[in-house]
Order: sequence, then C-alpha cells, then structure tokens
Amino acid sequence: MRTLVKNGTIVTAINEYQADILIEDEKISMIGSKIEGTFDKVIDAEGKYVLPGGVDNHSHFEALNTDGVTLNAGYDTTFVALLGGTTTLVDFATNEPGMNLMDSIDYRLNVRAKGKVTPDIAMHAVCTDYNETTLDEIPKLVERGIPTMKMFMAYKPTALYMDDDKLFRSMQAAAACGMTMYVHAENPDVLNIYRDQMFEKGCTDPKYHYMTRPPFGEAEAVSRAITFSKATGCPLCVVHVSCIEAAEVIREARKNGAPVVGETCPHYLVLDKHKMDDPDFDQACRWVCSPALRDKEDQDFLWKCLNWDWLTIVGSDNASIPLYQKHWGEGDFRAIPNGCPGAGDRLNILWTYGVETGRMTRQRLVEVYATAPAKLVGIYPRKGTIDVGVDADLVIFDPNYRGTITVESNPTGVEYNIFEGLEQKGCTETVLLRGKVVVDHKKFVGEAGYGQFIPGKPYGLAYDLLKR
Ligand code: DUC
Ligand code: ZN
Ligand code: ZN
Repeated sequence: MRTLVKNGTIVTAINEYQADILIEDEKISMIGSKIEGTFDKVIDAEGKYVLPGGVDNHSHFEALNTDGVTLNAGYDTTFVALLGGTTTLVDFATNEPGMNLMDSIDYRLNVRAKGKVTPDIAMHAVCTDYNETTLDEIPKLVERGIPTMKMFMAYKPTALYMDDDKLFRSMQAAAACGMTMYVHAENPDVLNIYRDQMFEKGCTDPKYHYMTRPPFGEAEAVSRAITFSKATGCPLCVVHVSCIEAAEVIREARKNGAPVVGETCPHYLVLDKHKMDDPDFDQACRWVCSPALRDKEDQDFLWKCLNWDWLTIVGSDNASIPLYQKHWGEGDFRAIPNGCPGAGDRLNILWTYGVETGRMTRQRLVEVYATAPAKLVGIYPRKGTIDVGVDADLVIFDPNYRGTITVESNPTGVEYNIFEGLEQKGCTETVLLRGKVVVDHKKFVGEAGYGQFIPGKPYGLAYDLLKR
C-alpha cells in the first residue's frame, strides 16, 4: 500500500517545511518535494499542518479505583484520543486484585484492552500491591518493554498509597535496571488532616476538594521524590504538576542537574478551581481531580515552565469517570472519584491557548505533546516524530477551524467535556496510524483492535530530556 500525503507543511520539534510524505505500508519511506509515482491513496494537505501523531504519556482507561472497582470509560472509547490527534496512549496498569505487576500488565493488554483499543498503546506499571516479589519484578518489567512505573505518594491509607520505604526501595531497584519512576506527588497526611477537619465542620461540597489540597502539600511531596531521585540515581517523572510551588521545585532541581522531568496537563493550563464552586453538585463534581485545579496565576506560570523546559511534557491524565460514579461523593466530597476526561483535547487546547496566543511555538507544541513523551517512555523515534523509517503516524491539522468545545464536537467517552464552552481554534482533521487512515475529516473510521502494544526501551532517550 503506497499513500502520498502531499502539499502539507510538516512540523517537527525542531523544524517546519513544506514537503510530500510517501508512506509504504506502515512506515514513512520518503520525504521530499513533489514526489511522483503511482499511489493507492493521495491525501492533499494543502493549507494544513502535518504533525507527528501525539503521544499521551498519561491516560487511564478502565482504571481501578482505590477499592479495586473499575472506574472510567473502557478501551472501547480510546477512539476519542485519535479524534484529538493522539496516536499512542501510554496507559497505566495498576495491580489487578491478587496479581503481581507483570501479570497485571498482561491481563490489561491481553484481556481488558484486547480487541478494543484503537490507537497504539504503551504501558506504565503502577504498583498498588507492594509485596515480596515487587523488587524482583522491576528488571523483568524493563525487559518486557515496560521501562516506567508509577507510585502514588497520596491516597493514604488505600491500596494506592506507597510510603517512603516502598518508594525509596523501588527507586533503588529501578535505578539499577534503567527504569524511570513516575510519582503522583502530594503529602497524604496534610491532605487527610484538612479533609477530615473540613468534613467534621459539615463542609461536604465539591469545592472543599480544592480547599483541602494545598499547593504546599504537592510541593513537599515533589521535593521528597526529587531527593530520593538524587540519592538513588533513579530518573523521575513528576506527573500532573498543577501549581507554581511544585513547578518551582522541579525548575530548581533541573537547574542543578537532577534527573527529573515534570508533566502538566491541559486542565491545569486553562481551567481554574472556581469550576468547583458551582452550587449544583452535578456540575461541580466534574472538575474534581488530584492535584486540584488551581488559580489563574498558576496557569500562567505553567505555560512559562513549558516554554523554558522546566516542565517537559503535557499528558492528558484522561480519566473519563461517568457522572453516576462522580455522584458517589454527593454529601461527602472525599468520596468523589478523582479524575477528568481529556484524551481528545490535548492538542486542541495546546494549539488554541498556546500557539494561537503566542505562548508557545508550533515546534514546542510538537515537542511537549509527541516527541518528548515518546523519548521518555523509550518509543522514540518509532513514535513522536516525522522521519524516514518511522511509523506513519500523522495528524493533518486544519489551522483555520473555529468552533466551541462541546461533548458532541469533542467526545470523551462520558456524558460531559470539562472544556465545554471554551473556544477552539484549529482542529485535527485527518489522522493516520501506521499508514492507515483512522480519522477522516473529523470522523473516526478506524477499527477496534487495530491498536498495537509498543514496547519501550529502558531510559529511551530520557537522558536527552534530563540533561538539558
Ligand atoms: N491521579 C492520576 O494520575 N490520575 C487520576 C487520579 C489521580 O489521582
Ligand atoms: Zn495522580
Ligand atoms: Zn493519572
């Protein structure tokens, strides 16, 4: 199968130029000016940008909550990522009840996601059952193509919570075999004290979620994780950085050469905590995520951090939690499941509120949404760039589109879109995944089960990101 994408403007993390792209089967075989020949399919990208397919370092489909109950929309809704230009999801495999880390990865790939996932998929391990086999499993995960693992420093005393002993030992084991540790960084004791004090005073509404998760609690845990990273030599990725205080800790650590990168998410870049002030629970509960949404000043600082490479990637942290599950916390904000949908809006938000406002170049957008995440999980250059020999994962992006985000225009797999009502400039028009058109003029035309597991290499080119 020979496909030609012609007349587009190719954007990579370091370049922008007009050229045609020849795809043979699943790979890019030639990039050049006015490529001629016979083709099975020709796509005219005149007036459009051609971007590498997005790599989302942070999605949760069919996640298990703190009690092992399945939360979130399932893998059959992963097409929403493709509609938004993401061709590779890096999902999280928490321990299945009674299963070790490796079996949980296999179960997720071979049972939960099998036949359903539409983009390609890589995996992070997530340790929620630390036991006598955990440390031995770490090098085996790396051999299996899982070079990253996440631990939660919050959610004490649930199964998700990992204390410092478990985190530090795991980071020692990870450093020895090339694994990068990911952390959800919030001080659990501080949160619990505030949350219980607030609830005991009769404060039960969603807004008390943000009032009881202070930025200093996030910054303290980030600082502790970085201290462990420096001591063990284990590269660290701090996910979902939400506030000035936490980002400043990462900035200082990077300036001093610590092996740490930070991720932020679209919702922390454009939404603020007052979304949760709505007196209607059914509305306010939608924005309950952790860390909590912050203030306008935090958004401004996070954009700046992205530009200066103090923060390195933008992941969606997609957690499409249906409203009936969010309602479990009616009358007690502590019981609202945490997380927001967003896998389909990462590129739109970065383009509209980054590129279109002059806060970010197109090159930097490509870097934070595709190239750097691919490097971090060791799947670059197969994923995350446009070059000869790599997977033909392409987004044909129309910069002239103008619209307003709704759940109908930008589906999430659940009943609502947290960016509802925001203006959108530019849109993902057509998407190719390994040479196959999976989104055609904004319509999903892919096939359930087409997504493949993409194994990662240890560290990948993570050092490129760490040592800037
Ligand atoms: N952390 C995540 O990374 N995602 C959803 C909920 C959470 O606490
Ligand atoms: Zn988290
Ligand atoms: Zn997450």
